[in-house]
Amino acid sequence: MSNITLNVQGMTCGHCVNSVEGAVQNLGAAAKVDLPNGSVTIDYDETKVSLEAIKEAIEDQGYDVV
Ligand code: 9UX
Repeated sequence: MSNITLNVQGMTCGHCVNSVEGAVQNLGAAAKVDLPNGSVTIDYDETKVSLEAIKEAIEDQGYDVV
C-alpha cells in the first residue's frame, strides 16, 4: 500500500469533498480531504491503481492537482 498527500486547488465546500473522495473511492483507493488545508490524503495499492489515474480522476471532477 502507498500513502500520499496531494495539494488540490478549488475545493471549497462539502460537496467538493464528496466529489473528490467519491472519485478516488471509485478507483478502489481511500481518500480523505482536508478542506481548510486544501489537501487530499490517499491510501492506495500501487499494484492496482496508478497515482496518475488518481490524479486524473480528481482533475476530471474539476479540481487542479498541484
Ligand atoms: Mo460547493 Mo465545490 O457549491 O466545487 S461543490 S464549491
